[in-house]
Amino acid sequence: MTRIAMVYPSRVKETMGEELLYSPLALGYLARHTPDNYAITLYDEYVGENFNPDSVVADIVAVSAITPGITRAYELGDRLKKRGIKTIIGGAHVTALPDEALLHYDSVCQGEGERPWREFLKDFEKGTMKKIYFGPMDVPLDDLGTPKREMCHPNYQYPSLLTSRGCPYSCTFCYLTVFKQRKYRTIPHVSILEDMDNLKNKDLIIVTDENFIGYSGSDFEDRKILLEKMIRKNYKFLWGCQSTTTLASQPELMDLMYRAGCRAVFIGFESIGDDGLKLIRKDHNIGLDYTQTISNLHKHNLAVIASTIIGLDTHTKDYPKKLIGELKKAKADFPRVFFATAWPGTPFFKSLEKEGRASHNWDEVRKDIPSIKFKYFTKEEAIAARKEILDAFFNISYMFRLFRIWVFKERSLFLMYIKMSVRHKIAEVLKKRRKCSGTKKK
Ligand code: B12
Ligand code: SF4
Repeated sequence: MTRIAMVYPSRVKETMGEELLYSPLALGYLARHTPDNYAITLYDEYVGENFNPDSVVADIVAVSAITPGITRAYELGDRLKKRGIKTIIGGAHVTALPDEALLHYDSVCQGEGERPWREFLKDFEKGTMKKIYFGPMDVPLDDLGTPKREMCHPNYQYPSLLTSRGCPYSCTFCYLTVFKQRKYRTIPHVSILEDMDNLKNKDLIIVTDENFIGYSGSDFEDRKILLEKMIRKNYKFLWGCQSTTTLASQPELMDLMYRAGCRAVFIGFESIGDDGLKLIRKDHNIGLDYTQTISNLHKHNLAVIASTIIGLDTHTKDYPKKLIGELKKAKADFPRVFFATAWPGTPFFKSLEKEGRASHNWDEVRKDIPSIKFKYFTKEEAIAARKEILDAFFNISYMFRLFRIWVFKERSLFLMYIKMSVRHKIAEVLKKRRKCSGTKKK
């Protein structure tokens, strides 16, 4: 039987600075598309497992990496090459920079992975592997199936789940813009519900679609039908998802989402003021009244995780105060603040690169660390500004306000939060007891 080691490389055990850790799905989908005559072992360094390239027993090593994990991935690739083990790597970073990746790996997958992966395995059997495999991001997802759940390491606190892929927009900073043919496509309901059935005993699920509701009237209709099916299934888990501000103008969708168990929506507001939004081509937020947007979501008891960027070229020194004022006025439940980050291959990266302001130190390109040269802030000032914004929210009086709203206004995020905390405490205890050294999957 051919042995495959699948690896998520990371230098650090990741907590994202908070106690919310949800599973990646790339290798789960690849495992679903792997014939039965292969034995897969998963090594997930995000949750603290160590993959040892010098001693691993494998015929193929398949690596899924994001930008801040890429130098670790390259280190693994170099050591595996010395041992003559066949290697392949995929993900957004290598989709943008295949030539860089080919210095360390035998093959690179650009784009969506399932079809190229099947092709790679066939070529491996014939001994005719190519350097580049390409999966366009516009093929229907009818034969996608469900991710193999055993490929999500048990140390994750929450499972992720996908109901769609792609986004037709072109925000200049977004990692997704490196996938040229990106198109929004929904996963067949039967697969989504099968996946949800597998997770029905969980307390909380994170739906990691780029935008759960989609982009057109027909997408909204598809989502409504899906949500009605979920309501009929009466799942006990609560869930959160990502969406665009457009959701706030869709009362029927918001109502169905709440009834289907959604309690929190992560929304990219990104910047206050149209000049910043125009700069990053976040066109669908231009001219929007964020207070009204969040109020509409609150009317449907959906809590709002408001994601924002700091450090765009329109963000002058007074921007942090402006942002705090706007987010407070809008009553965002959880503000998130990330540094403007240039992912390789994006229009944002290309424009900063020309000005010598982008970073090539991939370990630091990770949005919670300043990595680009800002126009109006030094790195230290940017760190202080972010702290000032977060401190304005995460303090006793703000927490008390949230507590009051959740308890008395029934935005039952409170319940979700309690569940998350209890579960996390238990998981921590179990984690300490568990020793990780690669998990056999078949
Ligand atoms: C789950 C998740 C995590 C998980 C797991 C990370 C991971 N590898 O996905 C955790 C919680 C650990 C995490 C942490 C972080 N994350 Co994160 N995360 C996600 C999230 C929400 C979903 C990823 C996912 O499962 N996608 C679904 C799968 C099916 O898609 P996919 O990964 O692209 O894989 C497909 C193809 O790329 C390809 N493919 C991928 N790998 C391979 C391998 C092979 C061999 C082949 C053939 C094909 C292939 O085929 C797959 C199927 O079609 C994404 C955003 C998103 N919506 O995708 C961000 C995202 C991946 N995270 C990101 C970032 C920045 C981070 C953090 C740095 C955040 C922070 N500041 O703390 C940390 C870094 C962690 C670390 N130690 O390095 C960025 C990465 C940007 C980039 N250019 O690399 C993203 C894109 C979000 C964003 N827009 O900023 N994250
Ligand atoms: S709407 Fe979101 S997923 Fe789509 S391009 Fe913009 S940032 Fe990326």
